[in-house]
Amino acid sequence: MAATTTPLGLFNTESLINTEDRTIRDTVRLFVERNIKPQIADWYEAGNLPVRELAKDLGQLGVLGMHLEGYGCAGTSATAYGLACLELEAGDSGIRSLVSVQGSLAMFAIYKHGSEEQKQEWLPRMAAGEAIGCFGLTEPDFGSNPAGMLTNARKDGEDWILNGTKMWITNGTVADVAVVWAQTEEGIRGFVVPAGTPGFTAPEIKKKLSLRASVTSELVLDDVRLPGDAILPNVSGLKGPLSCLNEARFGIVFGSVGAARECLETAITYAATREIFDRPLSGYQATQLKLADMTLELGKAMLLALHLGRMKDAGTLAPEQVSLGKLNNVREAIAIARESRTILGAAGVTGEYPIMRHANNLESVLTYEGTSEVHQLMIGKALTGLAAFR
Ligand code: TGC
Ligand code: FAD
Repeated sequence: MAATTTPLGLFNTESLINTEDRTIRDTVRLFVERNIKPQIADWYEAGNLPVRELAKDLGQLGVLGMHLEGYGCAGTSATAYGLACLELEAGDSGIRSLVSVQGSLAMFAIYKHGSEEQKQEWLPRMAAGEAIGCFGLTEPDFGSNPAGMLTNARKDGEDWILNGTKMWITNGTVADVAVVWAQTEEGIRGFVVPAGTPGFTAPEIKKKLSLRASVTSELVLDDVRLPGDAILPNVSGLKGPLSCLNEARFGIVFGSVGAARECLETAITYAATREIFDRPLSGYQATQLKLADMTLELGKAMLLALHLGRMKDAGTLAPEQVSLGKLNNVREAIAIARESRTILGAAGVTGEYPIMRHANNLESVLTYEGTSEVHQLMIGKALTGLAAFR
């Protein structure tokens, strides 16, 4: 007898998605099927993503800064953006990262906090994928605690001089523009740093065993001289970069569901054809218990993502609610990836199947955009009124 439903089909989450968002989602899914899935295992194994070509394709698809208005951006709903992230991450977390960093971090920082001139200069080209952006917040000694950053900017006449080092910066090496956060006399400020500015270099970090289909870099700023108007004029303090993180974290709430869906569906398909002790692996109770438990967590994660999406569209989503989604959905996605892997036995550890790649990627996703512990503490702060970070 054939299967009658899929894991998310069982929850009928489709009925919660409107026609417009569904159309966008289906377009992204088709793109991933055609442009990502056939090549991703090779890109991952080689540790070499063709970012520039992909950025143009993603720009044509319309997903770069898709939830922003104007400047060549599509102005879709937040839920549609989330669903696009879900489909992209079903391909690979590195592809979703590319889109997150471009749209939710680099573009959003300029869109929300930049001058009209900065927006006109960068956003249309970034939306088209002709210019690539990166977002430099983390430093070698300040990841979870960006308030301690050492990178600094001082005034020299009308100009700014930047010094410091940023670490683990997605797309740094290939970026045309870096949004860099630095200490100034008046607190943390953002700066728009075009690649090629003397004193700015971005060496790639190699030997990653996770997110191999993504460029990760150091940013080195050695007396980088910028004109006075390179500063993001409309925000000062840590809330500047943290406001951008809310956007990217929201994308991960959905994206992680995509990675988990891909793992679980792969396990179901494999179990149906793998004969063990003379009958299909999917017919054993031990397998079905695993599949049922994973389906429950996948469905709950999707329902949470859609709920948060609706709240974001209504303008009521608070940062600690994004933490609920990021914490739960990435944690459950990793658990689903690991459990799905067991169903494939030895085959599960090869690149022939996507599961181990997703599991490895999700280790980075668990850590970046706020570690699980940071999100637990943000939820703890909301529940108690007490900040336990320091
Ligand atoms: P705290 O004193 O709590 O806050 C400082 C100011 O910021 C405001 N604020 C926020 N504003 C907007 N959104 C949020 N989520 C905000 N959280 C706090 C806050 O109201 C305050 O404003 P004001 O006006 O009073 O000055 O700051 P804290 O130093 O105690 O730190 C809090 C903590 C630990 C939660 C924060 O530092 C944090 O989130 N740490 C994690 C860092 C992180 O997530 N880094 C990610 C780097 S980017 C990245 O990983 C990209 S990965 C690539 C990809 O996405 O694919
Ligand atoms: P640490 O902050 O040193 O944390 C180490 C451990 O301590 C963690 O388990 C953490 O949860 C725990 N911990 C921290 N604080 C507390 C506390 N108060 N109580 C209890 N436990 C605590 N950053 C960018 O700015 N831009 C990017 O584009 C970017 N891309 C990335 C891409 C990849 C592939 C990776 C892996 C990271 C990227 N990051 C980026 C950096 C990422 O945001 C940081 O790695 C993350 O914020 C954690 O910082 P850390 O690695 O320094 O860990």
